[in-house]
Amino acid sequence: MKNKDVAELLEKLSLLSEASGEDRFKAIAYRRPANSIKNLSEDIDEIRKRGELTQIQYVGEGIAKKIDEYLRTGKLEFLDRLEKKVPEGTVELMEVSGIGPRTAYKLSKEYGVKSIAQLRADLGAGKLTDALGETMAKRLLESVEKMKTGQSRMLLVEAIYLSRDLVGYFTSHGLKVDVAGSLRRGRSTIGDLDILCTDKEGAELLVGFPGVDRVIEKGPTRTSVFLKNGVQVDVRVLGKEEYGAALLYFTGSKEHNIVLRNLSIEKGWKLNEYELSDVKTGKRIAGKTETEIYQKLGLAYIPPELREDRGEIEAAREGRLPDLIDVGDLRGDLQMHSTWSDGADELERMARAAKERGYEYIAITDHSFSVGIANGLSEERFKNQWKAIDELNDELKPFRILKAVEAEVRSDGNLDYDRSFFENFDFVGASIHQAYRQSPEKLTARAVKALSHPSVDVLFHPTNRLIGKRDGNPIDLPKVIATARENGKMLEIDGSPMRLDLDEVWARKAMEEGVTLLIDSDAHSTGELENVEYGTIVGRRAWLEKKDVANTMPLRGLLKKLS
Ligand code: DGT
Ligand code: CA
Ligand code: CA
Ligand code: ZN
Repeated sequence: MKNKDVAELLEKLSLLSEASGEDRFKAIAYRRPANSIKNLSEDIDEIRKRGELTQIQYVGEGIAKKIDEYLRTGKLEFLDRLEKKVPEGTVELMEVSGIGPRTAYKLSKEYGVKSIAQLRADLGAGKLTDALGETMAKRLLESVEKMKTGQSRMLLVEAIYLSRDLVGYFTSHGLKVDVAGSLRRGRSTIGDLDILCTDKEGAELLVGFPGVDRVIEKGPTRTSVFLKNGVQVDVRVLGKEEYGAALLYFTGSKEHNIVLRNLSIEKGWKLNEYELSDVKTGKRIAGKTETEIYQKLGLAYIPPELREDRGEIEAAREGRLPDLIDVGDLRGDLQMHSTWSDGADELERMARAAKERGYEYIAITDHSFSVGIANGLSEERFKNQWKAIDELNDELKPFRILKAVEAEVRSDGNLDYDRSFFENFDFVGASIHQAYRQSPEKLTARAVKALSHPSVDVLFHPTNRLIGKRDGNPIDLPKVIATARENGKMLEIDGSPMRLDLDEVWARKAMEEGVTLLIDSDAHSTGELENVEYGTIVGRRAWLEKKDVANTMPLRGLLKKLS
């Protein structure tokens, strides 16, 4: 399928037209179809052959022509021309958070910076301080450093997709394997993949995986490779009797393992990746399953998501481990977008896809007016949207679309509409996107003000972090949590893979303080509705149970809570 290539081509056109000084709407005009193409389930070349390119969301005649040329010839003359207009390095530099088209243009044209690597070196050597000013230079150095660490760890979603490919590969050769490590624990970023199996062929088979770039080491019980995308994969082969001990060891975390090992020592035992055994007699006590090892240590089975030495051992000993939430517990999804603002799919398609997932309800939370780049809605446009929602609700009964909004919290803490207008919504989420470089005091005051607004139900993605790109806003989260509790408002775990915000640590604090959470997809297309799966993993790592999450409630209960 060429879908990904075509989407990347359009994204490149978008960046280039921005950098070459074309107007911003041109850039959006390329980015939107790029999104819809990424989410197509059919091969775009098949669509082209039928002459139906313009039926793809946001693909007009002009773009269809370009896609056609690219698919037929593998090239696009227009792209070559556009590339000549901007100096080398401009597009790459725009990947750095904090560098817009103008800065990128200036850096490459006037200061000869041709790559992110060169930018990092020049900034580190203090060469660009005159050009950018001290504050900007410092900020950019931070961004660039962050990209470095961001690149060495995958997002959870990338690791999940990659591991599906790997597991599928082994399965197709008749081998059963397990994925251990941080992926089994569900961390939000993943360093490398750790795979275990009991079949001797496992170590050899990894070398033949189509994605392998280079073999790091190869032996009968352990093979490590680098894939072409730079990710390391380890496969370990183990005996059936030691499999549980190995799974426990290689799932980690290291911190959890250390506590278990110390517990064993206290009993005169030894725990390693092969077995739990008696130090004096050398006799094996357990090793075949994880459950058996936990049991011998006087502990209930601890789900992998909790294995971080954050109190799970004590809880397991005292029989008070939480009954963790499961993605199947969710009965609806309360943050998603449609083409009314910056989504790639129409309201109706979002609703039908959500119903298909088995939901009882969704909230369509298109952006409010002041988010211009995201095509935020005026009061007039909302009124039209509500008509469309009423009609659909009639048709899709008992499924229910809640009238909702992602209301921007402006730099002064005010929202976009009057209170009387807000009363028309079933559900209101507040978000801080704009002016996120304000002082911690100002940012906190904005969040507190939003959570004190009578119409607001929840603060969406409270820190606004983008994993690997941007740290969360430095807001005073204990104060935000306290305000939510006092005012009976909710906080969100946004399941979008780059957000996962609140993170597990703060979501757990919120829950412990008695704040109800939401787990939402923040989907901008039907394909992204699955983001709730990642949000739920964060919820499990936050020790959440079904009762802690409002969108596990049936519609009636939820509406009561919102009223
Ligand atoms: P990652 O790959 O950085 O996302 O994180 P993990 O947790 O997958 O770590 P990794 O791949 O280095 O090792 C896999 C597991 O093996 C780890 O979670 C616990 C175990 N492990 C590795 N090194 C040690 C160690 O030095 N001591 C103990 N007790 N366990 C270790
Ligand atoms: Ca790992
Ligand atoms: Ca590893
Ligand atoms: Zn948002």
